[in-house]
Amino acid sequence: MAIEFSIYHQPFMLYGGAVETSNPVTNPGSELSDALLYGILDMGYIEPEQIQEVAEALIRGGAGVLQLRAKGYDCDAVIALVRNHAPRLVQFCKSKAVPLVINDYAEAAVALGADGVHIGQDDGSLTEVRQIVGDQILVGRSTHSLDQARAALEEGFDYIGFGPLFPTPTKKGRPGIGIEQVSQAEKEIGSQIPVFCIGGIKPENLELVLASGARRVVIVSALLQADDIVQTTQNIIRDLKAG
Ligand code: TZP
Ligand code: MG
Repeated sequence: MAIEFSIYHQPFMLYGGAVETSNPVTNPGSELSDALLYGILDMGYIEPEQIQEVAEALIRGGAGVLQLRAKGYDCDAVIALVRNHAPRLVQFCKSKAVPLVINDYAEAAVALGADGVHIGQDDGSLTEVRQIVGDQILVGRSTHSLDQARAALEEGFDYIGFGPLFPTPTKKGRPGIGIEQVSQAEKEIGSQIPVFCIGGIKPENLELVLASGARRVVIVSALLQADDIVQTTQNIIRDLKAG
């Protein structure tokens, strides 16, 4: 089955392959194209027991994509984390039409029946990942420059993260790339696939990030550390929609 959507200037095909997953998402591409806010269930900030409730809060607030990010976990540990502590997560996200993306491990995404996998610059090619996950789920790439963003588009990734815009304790040791290239990235790449700006974005600087040309953002610590995750997420969504 091939699914076409044409929200961008050029209609493009996301899913054309014959690979069947046990639990395919109806149309993750169009859900992704609607997403303004990408939330991350980052195990550096939450306990395993909180995964489900935090996911529900982020989705209730309006997050359009969720990622599970568990640095320091190997692939089997990520699978066990979900199975043991958030066994309803995958199905819940599907029921809300919010793609659930697994960071780093294509095999874990397949084993869990997740809707996508996210990989970094050093995690191999799209072709290699597609050999594991097939054509039915999303594959995203982290990019840290305009050239990397262009390369990810060219390679065929479904979306990119672009940043970190600002240095952030969530991704230690990586310098901020600033906001100067955001509008060009949004113009060139964001007209073709979703570009999610990431890194150090908070309610306090969201206006600046939007003024630089961003349309979609990933926010991790400012949401996971908020006193009221639902309300904070809703406020960010309101600002993104007004963007
Ligand atoms: N990749 C680039 S920056 C980042 C990742 C995973 C972390 C962003 O987290 P925060 O807390 O929103 O700065
Ligand atoms: Mg990675």
